[in-house]
Amino acid sequence: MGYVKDSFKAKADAQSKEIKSLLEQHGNMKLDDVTIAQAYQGMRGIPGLVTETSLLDSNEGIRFRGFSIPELREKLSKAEGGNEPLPEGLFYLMLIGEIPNHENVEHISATWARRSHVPNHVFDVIEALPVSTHPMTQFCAAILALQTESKFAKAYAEGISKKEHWSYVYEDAMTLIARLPRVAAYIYRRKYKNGEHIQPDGMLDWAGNFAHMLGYDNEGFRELMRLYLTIHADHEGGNVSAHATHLVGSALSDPYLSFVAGMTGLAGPLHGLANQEVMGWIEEMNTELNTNNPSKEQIAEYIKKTLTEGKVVPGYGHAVLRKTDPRFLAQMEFAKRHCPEDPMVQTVWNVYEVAPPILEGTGKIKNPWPNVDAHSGALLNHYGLVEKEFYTVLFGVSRALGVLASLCWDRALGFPLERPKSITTEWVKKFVAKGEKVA
Ligand code: CMX
Repeated sequence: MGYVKDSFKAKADAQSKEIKSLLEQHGNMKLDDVTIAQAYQGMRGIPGLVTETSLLDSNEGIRFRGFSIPELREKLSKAEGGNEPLPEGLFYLMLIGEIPNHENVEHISATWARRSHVPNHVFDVIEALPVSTHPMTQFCAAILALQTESKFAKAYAEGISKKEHWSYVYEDAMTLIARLPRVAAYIYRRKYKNGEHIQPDGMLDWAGNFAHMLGYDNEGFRELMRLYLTIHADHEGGNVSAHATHLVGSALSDPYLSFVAGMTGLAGPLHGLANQEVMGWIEEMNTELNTNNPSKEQIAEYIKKTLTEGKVVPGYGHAVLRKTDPRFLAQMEFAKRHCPEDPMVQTVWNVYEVAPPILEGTGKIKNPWPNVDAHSGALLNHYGLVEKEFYTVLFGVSRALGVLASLCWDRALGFPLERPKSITTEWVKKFVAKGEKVA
């Protein structure tokens, strides 16, 4: 076993003991009551899921193992001469629970580089799809094709003890993360760059090599990728991509099958596809107004028009957050440093000034502030990655870090099959008629 795997096992064993004793002593303690509204309205706020890698506070934003995004940008290892954290370090933190030293980060980087070779049949599967296929569909198909490599599925079929599940899930998680950038870059170059592919550069870090294979070999874009792949990695356990991965994994589907479930969820416009939607929304506004620099008054009118048409303003609102997303602020800070004059970036900032009071004025939108997706497209666009349909794939590559680290924890802690109770409206009506407790 590699030493990171050893450290993970030691941490997980200790945590397992702690959870066992917690359950013995306090297992019957109530966390919350569930209302009928919560059952009908997306289970908001019901604490029914344990995810060790990160925790979301509605006002403060995400903390990864207790560390906020500004703290991570300061504390995690950087590439030589760089300012942004290496995602390898965040993965180590989520997995082990401690800020890694430089050697730990190098170890993860080297492990992923070593495992990054993608079997040919995966490219054949991608090639079998029409080029016009949405990049997220190509990405999901490729992940399923990678599943032939699952060590967990093979070991399970051969009959392993439950105690060993975590070890094979860990191996699959590391291999899958290692291969995703190559797969994603292949899809990008196939669809948008005439199939002119770029071989990996084993000397670069995971994000730097991804930038290189996409065809953006400048330090600014590499730095953006390091930041991007760090801040999109995890957002506690209840969001669609994390929850879907966890849920499918609870049936002991292997990490490839579990992760693809998360990715099909990420491809929805209310979740990860919102980054594509944001850029589409701004582009349509600019076309309609015949400008690339709309005034705040014009933006305000366009937001009102969007709402009147019964559509959402993409990039705004959140199921849990009630303040500006710190992931938005981190990107805004990056843009202030690297490209403050970019017209698309300026439009994003103008929308940020104008949208919240209008959204708040509707009286129904609980969070009028921007989320992570409101800013990311403008930055990618600045560096020339203008193909917005590809943006959610970038989100997906990053999200692998959080949901697969969590899947390792799920199996190491022996979490059982997830199976919440569902009810029917008939059942609810009878329940209410009986006059039982209703909030
Ligand atoms: N524009 C217009 N209406 C919005 C809105 C927005 N940005 N955000 C919420 N609303 C509406 C909801 O559609 C809902 O309307 P109805 O009552 O008519 O159904 C009402 O306001 C209340 O919704 P909410 O409780 O504030 O928000 P939810 O928890 O139901 O939904 C989210 C959260 C993110 C789906 C929603 O804010 C939204 O659709 N935002 C735009 C899409 C987006 O940016 N998604 C990305 C989220 C981050 C990510 O996962 O990547």
